[in-house]
Amino acid sequence: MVSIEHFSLDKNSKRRLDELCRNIGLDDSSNQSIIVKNLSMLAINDYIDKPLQDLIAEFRLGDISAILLTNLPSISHPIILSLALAFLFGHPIRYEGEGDYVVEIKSQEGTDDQPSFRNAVFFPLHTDLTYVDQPPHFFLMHSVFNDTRLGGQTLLCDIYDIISILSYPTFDCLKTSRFFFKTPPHYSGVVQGKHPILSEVAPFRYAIRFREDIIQYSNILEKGAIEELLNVLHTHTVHFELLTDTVMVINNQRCLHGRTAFKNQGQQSRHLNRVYIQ
Ligand SMILES: O=C(O)CCC(=O)C(=O)O
Ligand SMILES: [Fe+2]
Repeated sequence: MVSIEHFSLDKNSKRRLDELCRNIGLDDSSNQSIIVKNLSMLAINDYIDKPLQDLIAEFRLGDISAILLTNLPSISHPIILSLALAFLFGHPIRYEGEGDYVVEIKSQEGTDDQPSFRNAVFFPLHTDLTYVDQPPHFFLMHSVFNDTRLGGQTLLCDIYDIISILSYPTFDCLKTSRFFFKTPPHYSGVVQGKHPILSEVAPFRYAIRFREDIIQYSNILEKGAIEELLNVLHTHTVHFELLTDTVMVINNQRCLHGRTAFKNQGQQSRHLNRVYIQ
């Protein structure tokens, strides 16, 4: 099973984080690099209590698929809170050609229907930034507004649950073949090389890189291996509701994520902030 650790902020940490965001002296329209610089000068870990600090340390070691933090302050500057939360887990990073530190996951008019953070279609299980040389280890999705009655459920699947189920030829192919991931339309950075789906990052420890809608294979063996992987992923997917004012931080090396399609509803539409973390 996916190991999601749930942690509810205590009253004191909630109040301190709220104050921190208000005192930063900037708002959501400020240059994000300045917000990051100001936040980086604070010892943000001192704002939360020890049990959460310990849980985050364990998560960074790679032992947990995802952490769900609830009881967040509901503030008027969600970008600042998203970045402050990223600093609790590491350091926010920006990828050239992908967008700013905080990317708003929000459906916009007129985008095509390839799965994207800019539309509302079903986004199958994937890891983020498969098309760059070094995808982020972690990322967060801060739910600013999400009425899950309209769809948009989060899907999760941990590779530690599925590696032992794969047939040996498939496992071997995913480890040894190199695949090209076509860049999505929004990406304006450089196009990088081919990569295996599974990489051994330490003895018996694998990182996954996978996104069904942009992967390219070159032979029938690779096609079969991807099909078997997809079948196994589908039978081990967990559905989850990322409610407003919660944040999920995901290990992008071991836990795939996706979302179901959703309906937009005028001004009050689904809005998540995403931050990559190293
Ligand atoms: O909308 C979501 O919940 C996820 C979006 C996503 O996975 C992405 O933009 O990479
Ligand atoms: Fe994603």
